[in-house]
Amino acid sequence: MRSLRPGFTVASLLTGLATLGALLFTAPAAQAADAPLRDLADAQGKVIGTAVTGGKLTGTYAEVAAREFNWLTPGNAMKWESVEPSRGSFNWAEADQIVDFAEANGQEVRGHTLVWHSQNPSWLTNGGFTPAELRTLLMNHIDTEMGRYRGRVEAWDVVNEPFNEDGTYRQTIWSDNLGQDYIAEALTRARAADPSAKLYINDYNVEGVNAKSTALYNLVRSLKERGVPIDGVGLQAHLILGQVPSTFQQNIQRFADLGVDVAITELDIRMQLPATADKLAQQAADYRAVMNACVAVDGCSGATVWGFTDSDSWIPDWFEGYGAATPYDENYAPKPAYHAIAESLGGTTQPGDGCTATYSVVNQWNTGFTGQVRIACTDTALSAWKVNWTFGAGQRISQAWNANCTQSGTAVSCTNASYNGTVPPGGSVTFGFNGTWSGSNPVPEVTLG
Ligand code: G2I
Repeated sequence: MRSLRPGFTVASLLTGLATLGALLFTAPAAQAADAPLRDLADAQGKVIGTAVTGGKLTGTYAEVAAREFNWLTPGNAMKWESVEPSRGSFNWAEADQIVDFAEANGQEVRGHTLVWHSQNPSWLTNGGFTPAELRTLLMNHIDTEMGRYRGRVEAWDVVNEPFNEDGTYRQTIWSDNLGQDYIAEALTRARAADPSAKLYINDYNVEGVNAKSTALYNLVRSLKERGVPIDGVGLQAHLILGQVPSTFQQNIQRFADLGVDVAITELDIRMQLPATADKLAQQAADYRAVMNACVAVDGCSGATVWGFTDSDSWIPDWFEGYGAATPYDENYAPKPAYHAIAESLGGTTQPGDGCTATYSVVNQWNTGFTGQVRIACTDTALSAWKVNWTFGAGQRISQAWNANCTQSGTAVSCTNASYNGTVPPGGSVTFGFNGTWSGSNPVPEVTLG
């Protein structure tokens, strides 16, 4: 028999062609895309929110913000330096825009934030004001901002980040000049400024049971004992991959037992870049743990993510080398974290629903073959992928391209290369490999995760 090229015979070519038709195998059929997160949250009696940037509320950003979330927090627009950049001169444009957008889309607003040590205007911090003057300025600020949105902002982070890590009070312009009871004064004033708004104290690193969260707990308990208005605590939850505190739910529960609402207010989970399929899977597990802790406690009203897309996150600017902290990637593809949130809210999709993986043998000769896997998405998207299968007849992969493949015994696992993790709705990616076979080369069942 004439050889077409070394190791390649007409007979083997014919065998290959004959079997090709039967070689295609498709992973389980695509399921319908999940319900939006806000519908799932509604059904659980929980809220799901996102921080937003007013200037970005057009196009896909606006569509996703409106479709998926039932609460919005202005990421920066309601901070003192934003609304009163020079004394007595106000700029409400972005805050107004966000409140209007929320109302147009049936969303509630979380006001953020009235009393903080950061992002205050320099005229205030460098003004050389006496304590009495600062007290008046602060009370007027609360009156003015809450008054402007009276009845339109459901909840306010009245006091933000009052504690140090060890549970002592942070030294700020407010505690230094007004004393620690500035917190009670601000809450009392806030209740008068908008009696319909729920009033919160918000802080970070208070998710687990620790010195800082215990200080917050003791403060809330004493405020309640004194009859100072306090409706809830905000646990910001700026977390690091793989580091969800094991006492998260226990901590939520102890605040709930005080009779205040617990809101997760600024959830994000950062990772060292680049994001890989394994890191994104860990991140999904972390988001799931956070959401499950909230869903498990009646007194937890829900969670707000601090930006819903990696293109609108504070993390890369603040933590060098870190990012990918939100549930959507920079191109608005939902990440595994998105699906984890959906599932913890009672949704049913798995990462990759709406996407399928198809394995085929594109060429086969006496001892070798070339295989290919195509990953295609219909109405959803992937931001990273992993395809697994088991070779049933002793096949071995010798070389792969456009994916990172490992084989251990009969188990093969391939993850995206750095450049082809994203599969947009309606799009596909393909990777290939060469392998060896003997006896038979059946097509394995592949799973996409
Ligand atoms: O730092 C993360 C959050 C911690 N809890 C309170 C939140 O209010 C805080 O949000 C972040 C914003 O997401 C950032 O966007 O607060 C930062 C400032 O403390 C914000 O960063 C600032 C930058 O520092 C400014 O340079 C920039 O002009 O954002 C401003 C607006 O983009």
